[in-house]
Amino acid sequence: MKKISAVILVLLAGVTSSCMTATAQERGAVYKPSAENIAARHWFQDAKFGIFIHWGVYSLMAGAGEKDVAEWVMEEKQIPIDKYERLATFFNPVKFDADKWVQDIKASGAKYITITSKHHDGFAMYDSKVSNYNIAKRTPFKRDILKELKAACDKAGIKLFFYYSQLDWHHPEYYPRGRTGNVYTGRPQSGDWDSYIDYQNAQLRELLTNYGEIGGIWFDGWWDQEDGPMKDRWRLTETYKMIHDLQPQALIINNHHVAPYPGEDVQPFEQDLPGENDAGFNTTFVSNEMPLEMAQTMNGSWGFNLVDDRFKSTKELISALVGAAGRNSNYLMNTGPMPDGQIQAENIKTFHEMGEWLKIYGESIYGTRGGPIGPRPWGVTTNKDKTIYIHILDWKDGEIFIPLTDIKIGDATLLGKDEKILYEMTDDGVIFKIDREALQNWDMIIKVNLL
Ligand code: JFZ
Repeated sequence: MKKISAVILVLLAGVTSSCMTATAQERGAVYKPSAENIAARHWFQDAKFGIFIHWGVYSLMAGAGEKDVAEWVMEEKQIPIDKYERLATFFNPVKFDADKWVQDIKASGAKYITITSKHHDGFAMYDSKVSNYNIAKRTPFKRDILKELKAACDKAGIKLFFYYSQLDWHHPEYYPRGRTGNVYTGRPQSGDWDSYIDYQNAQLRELLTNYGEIGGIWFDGWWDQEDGPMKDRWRLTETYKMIHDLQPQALIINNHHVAPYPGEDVQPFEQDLPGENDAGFNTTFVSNEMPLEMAQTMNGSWGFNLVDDRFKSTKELISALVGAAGRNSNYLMNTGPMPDGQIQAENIKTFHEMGEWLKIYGESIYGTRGGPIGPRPWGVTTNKDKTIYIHILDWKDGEIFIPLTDIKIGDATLLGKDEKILYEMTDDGVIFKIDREALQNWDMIIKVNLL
């Protein structure tokens, strides 16, 4: 039955395509998001700001003294599975307190959390029944941190998403291997790919049935097979259907760095604003139908790194949030908790500072969409109903020209102060007069109410 409907889908959608590879099938599949899913997408876009958490047994290695190593330490230091497994035996984060995490995260103004349920190392941070390679079975800590975090999130009204790595450096059946997790792992050079995908889907089923209603699944690792023959064998259509059947509101996000596949609900960008590709691995295709999300580190590392002190300032991080909002995108800001279970003090301080800013200026972010003027060297615009917010991030002069035409302005004020500001309409746009004192404020926001 499943096969027949897949064939029909291909025939319906792919009549013009002569290439019937699995990719064509998955690309051509017709996906109509459910009403619950569409509502969840609206919620997601309104929420705008989430916190990403990379936490696992790799956190114990803390980057092994190198600034650019963290959750990839197994691969980067070529640690074989039999040695790496030992990390779990002393992973004992006694200071982990889910309520404290959620309080500090909530103080940042973030509305959701995305946490690693299994990263590339294959170690599950929850009590999985389909593999004992997990926090409950292999560590002295024994606790299911996802369960505790979900309970804390529910109490605080924060949505929880699970990151899940499709790539697995530990599972023997993840074979043929892709770009990473090769000979050093010590796995036999054989394996049954489809039984790995069955295992992956069984783990996903657990995540979608044992933790109540979740925000969605954030996939990563597809790119490991991008250049090889296994590229087309991820069975995305089947996996995505299972997720949507189990929880229709759950959003599927896949960090594969290519244009979205049918069944996906949000297009992610990693370390880059949507459409920009400074990092070198993002696609420049930007969906104008799906919500967007940009993920970024607070220093240079996803997982905890002892020596990476390249912490971005609160101002830089807020500018990234503002820049994302102006590009119609969410901002997912990452923290890597320490092996004792605590979030780094530097990050907690920044959370609170961002939250203070959002208390005053949040109305120009939450519930908005990208504004009528695309990104400019001076900043961005956001929009909500009949209000346009002009975020001026970099401008030094007393007047600024904004190419807004065909509008009727009711009034213009500086957000956060109740002062009206003067403006002059021209044929090509509006010239706002701003006093130099206001320009000291690095995100000066002009709130324009339209008639
Ligand atoms: C991926 C993960 O590998 C990383 O550990 C982290 O979880 C991040 C959020 O997502 O990062 C990648 C993935 C692929 C490439 C680069 C970074 N790539 O293909 O160049």
